Parts: sequence; C-alpha cells; structure tokens
Amino acid sequence: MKVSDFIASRLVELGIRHVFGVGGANIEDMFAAVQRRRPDIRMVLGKHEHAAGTAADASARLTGGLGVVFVTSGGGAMNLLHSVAEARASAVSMLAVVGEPPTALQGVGAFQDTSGRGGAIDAAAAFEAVSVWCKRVERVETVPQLLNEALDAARSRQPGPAVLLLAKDFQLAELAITLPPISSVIPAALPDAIELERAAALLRIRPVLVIAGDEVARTGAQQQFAEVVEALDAQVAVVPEARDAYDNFSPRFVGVSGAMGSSDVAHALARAAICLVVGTRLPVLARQGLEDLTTKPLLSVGRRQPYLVSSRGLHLEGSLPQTLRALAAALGEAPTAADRATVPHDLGASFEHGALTTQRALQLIQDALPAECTVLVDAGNTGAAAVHALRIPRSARWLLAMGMAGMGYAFGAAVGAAFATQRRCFVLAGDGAFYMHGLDIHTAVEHRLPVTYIIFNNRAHGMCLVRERLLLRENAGYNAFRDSRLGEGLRAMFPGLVACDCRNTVELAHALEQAAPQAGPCVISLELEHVEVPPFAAFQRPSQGLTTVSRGFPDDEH
Ligand SMILES: Cc1ncc(C[n+]2csc(CCOP(=O)(O)OP(=O)(O)O)c2C)c(N)n1
Repeated sequence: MKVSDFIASRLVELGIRHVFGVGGANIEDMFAAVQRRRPDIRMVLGKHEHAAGTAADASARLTGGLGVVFVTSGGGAMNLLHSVAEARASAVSMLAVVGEPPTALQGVGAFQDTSGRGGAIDAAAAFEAVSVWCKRVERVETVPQLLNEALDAARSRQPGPAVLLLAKDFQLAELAITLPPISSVIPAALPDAIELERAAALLRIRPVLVIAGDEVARTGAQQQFAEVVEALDAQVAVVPEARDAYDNFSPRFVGVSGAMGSSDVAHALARAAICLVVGTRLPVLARQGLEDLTTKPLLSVGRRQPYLVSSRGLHLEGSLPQTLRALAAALGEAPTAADRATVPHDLGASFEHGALTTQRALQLIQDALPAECTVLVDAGNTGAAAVHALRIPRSARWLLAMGMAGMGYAFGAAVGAAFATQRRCFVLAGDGAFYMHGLDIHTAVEHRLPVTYIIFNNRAHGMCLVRERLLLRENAGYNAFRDSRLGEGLRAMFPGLVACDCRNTVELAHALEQAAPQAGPCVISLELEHVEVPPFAAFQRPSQGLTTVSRGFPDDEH
C-alpha cells in the first residue's frame, strides 16, 4: 500500500468525512488518495490555505473530533501558519499534512523548497512554533508511527494542531510493514474524589456566579453544565467565545463577560460570594472589568487552570462532561430558588424600523436565527457588537476565534461548519474581513453550502478607525474606504447567488426572509451609514457618549 493510501485509510478509520486543503505538486498525491476513497471521505478545495485550515478548525470545534487539512509546500505551507496558530491558541484538534519537494531535490534548488536544506527555509521550524507537534518524515517506514504520534498529540487532553511534513516521494512510496493500531480515543480524565468533595464544600457558600467558557460546548457538556447551574441556583455569564455554553434567554443568564460584555456581569460578581469558572482560562478580554475575581474564592473546572489563580481557589482538572456530572451529584439537591436576574434586553426592548445601525441589524438577525444553526462571528466592531448583544437559540452553536482574533476566520470556518453540521451557518463579518478572506464564499457556492453571509459594510476597518479617532486622537486617513456594493458585486461574480445590499431595516428584514428558505449560500451586505463606536471597554470613556466617529478624509486626500 502506498503511504498516501495508508494515510487516507487511517483517516477513514477515524471517521473523518472531509479533508480541507489547497492542492499543488507536492500534495496532489495525498489529495488523489483521499478522492479514491469517496464517498467515505473527500477533499474540499479551499480558495486559500488559511480558509482550508479554519474550515478544519471549525469542523473540529463543532464535532469535538479532529479537523484535517492538506497543503503543499512553499506558499501553501506559509499560508497555513495563521490557522495552525489559531488552532494551537484555541486548543483545537487538527492534523495538517504539509507536502514537501521530493527528497532528492531538497536543498538543491527544488521548487517551493521548505526542507530547511541547502539554505531553503525550514517549514519544521515555522510550524514547531505554532503547533503542539511537528515532525518531518525522514524514512518511509516511520510513517505509521509518526502518524500515530501526530494523532495522539492532536487529540490529547491538551489538544492542538499536529503537523506532519511529508515529501512527495514518500507519499508515493510503498509501505511494507505491519501497521500499529491507531490509539483509541483518549480516556476521559475523572476528577479526584477528595478534590471533588472540597469543591462541593466550597460551593456551599452562596450566591454563586458561574462563568462558562468555550470548552463547555466543544466537549458537548451543555447539559451537565446546566445541571450544575441548577444545583447551585447560580447566575451565569459566558466568555466571548461561549454564547453556546448556556441558554442566552434563561433568567439566570447575565450576559457576556469582559471587554465586549455586559456590565451586569460585574454587578453579578460583586453580589456573588464565590465564582465558579468552567472551561476557560479567562484571558484578558474575557475578564476585563471583573477585578473582583481576585478578591473572591475562585473554583475552576476544565482542561487548564485560569490565568488568574486565587489563593482561596481550587482547580478541578478533568474532562468536562464527567467532572460536571460528578460535581452536580456531589452538590445534591438545589436549594430553593433565590432572587433571579431579569433577562436583560441588550438589543433594546422595542424596535423601530429605519436607518441601518449595527444594533438594529443584530436585532433583526437574532429574530431570524433558526433554532438549529451555527453563528460565526468575525473580528472588529462587528464582532464586538455581536458578542455583546446577539442572543442565539438554545441549540445553536457559536464560533469566535479569539486565539489569534484574526480577521477572516469566519469565511473559511463557515465552510467547515456547514460540512460538519449540515445546518445553516450565519457569518457576521466586517467589510475588511471580507476583503481579507471573503472569496472563500466561492467554496460555499461551489458546494451549495447553507451559509448566510452578513457583511457589515461600514466602508472602513471600523475598529481601527475608532482606535485612531478615540485613542490616538488622529486622523491618519488610511482606515476608511470608498463606496462599495458587495452584494451587487458578488451577484455579478457568481450567477445564481442570492446576494443583495441593504440600506435600511425594511430591506434587511426582507433580505433575511428571502434567505431563509434557500438551500445554498446567500450574501446580505449591510450598508452602514456610520462607523459606530462598538461596545468595547477601551472606547467607553474616550467616546464621551459619542456613538459614531467620522470617516473623516476629504476625497482628494484619499
Ligand atoms: C488578521 C488580522 N489582521 C489585523 C487585525 C487587527 N484588526 C482588528 S479589527 C480590524 C479592522 C476590522 O475591520 P472590518 O472587518 O471591516 O470590521 P469592522 O471593525 O469595520 O466591523 C483590524 C485590522 C486582526 N484582528 N486580524
């Protein structure tokens, strides 16, 4: 059996249905081997390696399994670095197979040489820095062992991306050895019984604020999490990546924590006697404004301890579903219901049609979300506003790549999400993010994927413009753009694509209605009149109540 066929069959054994990638001479044999195994598994061609990597990433985040990406050497490998780094920073299980030139040509001027030989750049050095495991195959007979190592590293209790560098001649070489079995799924780590008792004892103090992270939904532990919340009669906040950890419409839900979040969380924390942190390390953007965290007892559960360690705290390390179930059992019956928060209406209780603002658009989008969907939120003002205000249905999933917070993640990720779930995906992204990676819409068009792209076209790198105006107090003049009609442009580019530009709320409501019954992709570009100040902590004081900033360059200066 050829190495390429061997790897393809291992992926089939693992239940992988889609491999994302961009082809090229040094990876084409891997692509062909996968395609020979259709319909069990198939290649999905991305338009950029970053998009292919984020598609694999989203697929892993949504299924709790492994995302797989194949790319060629040279620019293909370099283009993949960003998404591998995102997967590493966000602990996403990924296998990347990166092709390299034939070994005989490495170091002697091979095309797209990344072997590190003869002065060529070294892909291993680059990927080692951003992955949890990276090795180059040096002898063909080591492939089975190295593949197992890569899979173990990617799916370990501290998951992340593993990168296998594989020269073209090795992909075609025959494997003539007995194959080691693939290690079965890593056994779930159970919490230590004594620690669990200590945790349950600590949690007798009331009231409790629980802050949930993205590990909850990614490990499928929403139900167990909700049981713990009930047993504690607690209020719940979620970090920006974790809107899908808990019912956004529950009276217990106080909102999103941190820089893009709700001040209700800080108030709930001030009232709480103890804080339980589940499945997040609480990075700065998730804990900004929550200084009380250092003064309260802090109990945490999850893969890794939060960055904040309280002297009166305790961390339970273990797989979330099991640990939370055990914790709920240790806590016993819930006490009688205490005062509960009323549901805050971040988007405003009453709605008037009119000019498009981000908030009005989000309200219409929220109302249009079907019960079963995935919402993918990109960077910038758009992302901050959606994190702050958009409530998603209880069984919806929510993807936000805070690891690198890189613009354009949502476009590739939507492809992976649509393949992984077959459910409609909603991409919320700025025009800047669209210009960066938006042409992966082509992949959704090609495969008729159920993705609704909603582009908040404020004709600017909005967040940078707001920083420029409010924090730098400058008018440097490079963050605002000329007019564009993205819907019209994409409709012309891809005949048959449902795409439009909306100027007001009536047009948006209509566009969302039109998009709902579509089987394939749709694009709705929102022509926002102003660059708005997003609900981001850093901007609140300097804005002095201003809700927009001027684009502010005279035409001739541009
Ligand atoms: C890959 C990458 N490069 C640069 C940045 C820094 N950055 C953060 S927000 C932003 C502008 C985003 O503009 P747009 O996508 O139009 O969204 P808006 O803020 O206007 O809603 C930039 C450049 C980033 N987050 N990611």
